[in-house]
Amino acid sequence: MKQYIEIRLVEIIENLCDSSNFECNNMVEEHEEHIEAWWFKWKKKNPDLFKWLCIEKIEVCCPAGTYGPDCLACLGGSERPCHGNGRCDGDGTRGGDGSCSCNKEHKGEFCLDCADGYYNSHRNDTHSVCTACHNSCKTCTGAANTDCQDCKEGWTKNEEACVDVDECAVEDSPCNGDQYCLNTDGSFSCRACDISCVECTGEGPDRCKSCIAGYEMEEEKCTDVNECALPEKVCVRENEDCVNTPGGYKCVCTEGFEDKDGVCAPIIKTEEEAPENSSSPAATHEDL
Ligand SMILES: [Ca+2]
Repeated sequence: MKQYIEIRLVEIIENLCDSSNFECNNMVEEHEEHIEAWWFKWKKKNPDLFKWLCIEKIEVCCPAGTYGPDCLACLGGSERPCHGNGRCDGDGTRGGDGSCSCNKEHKGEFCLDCADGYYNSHRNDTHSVCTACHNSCKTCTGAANTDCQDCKEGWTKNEEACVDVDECAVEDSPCNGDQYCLNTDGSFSCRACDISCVECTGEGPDRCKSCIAGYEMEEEKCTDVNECALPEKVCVRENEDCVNTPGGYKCVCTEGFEDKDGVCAPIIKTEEEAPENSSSPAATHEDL
C-alpha cells in the first residue's frame, strides 16, 4: 500500500508543472521534501497544496489580491484590487509595492478616474465604469460631440460641439506644390496631382491649375498634345514616322527601315534571319 501511494506521489510531482515552465519545475525540485511531507502528513489538514507550500511554508506567494513580504492588501482592497480597473504590482507574490497600473480607460492611484477620451458612465466609491467619448473630444462628460470639454487635435469648438477643422480652406495649402489637400474628419491628407498638372485643386486632369509641357488645356482638362498632327512636321528625316506619346512623341524609322548612324536605312536581311521570318504560324504547325 505504501509503495502504491509513493508511485502516485511521484506521478503527481512529475505532472505538477508544465514541462516548459522552468521556474515551476525548479521550485518543485527544490522543495520536493516539503511536498513529500505534505503528502504523508499535512494533506488532510491542509488540502490546498498551493496555499500550504507556496504561501505558508516557503513564503514565495501571497494570497490573491495581496502583495509584498507581509502580504498586504493591494490598493482598492484584496477583493477587487485597483477596483477591478487595473493590475496591482506584486499581486499574489512576496514582491511589488501594491500600486495600480490602470487599464486604458482608467487613471489615478485607485483606478477610479477616467483617462482622457473617456467619461464616467457609472461611479460610486468602489465602482467606476469609464466609457469612450465621441471621436472629436479630448475630454468629455458624455457620449455625444456636444458633451466635449476639450476638442481633440484637428477639431475645434463652436457654440455647440467639436467640429472638424478644414485644414484645406486656408490660403497657403499645407501640401506640396504637386499635391492637393483633401479634408477629412479630424485630419486632412495630401494627394498627388494628376501627372499632367502643374499644381491642382483636386484629383484628375480636369483639376489642374495649369498643364506641364506636352499637354494643353482643352475643355478645362489637361490633354496630351498630338505633336504628330501639328502643321509643322516634327519628324523630319527620310523614311521616318512620328509616334505620339502621352506628353511627348517619338520619331521612329518606317517599317522595313532601321536607324543606322542617324539615318533610316533599309533593313538588309541576313541569311540566318530570312527563313525564320518567312515561316507562317500554319507552316510551323505542319512541321510538328
Ligand atoms: Ca479636417
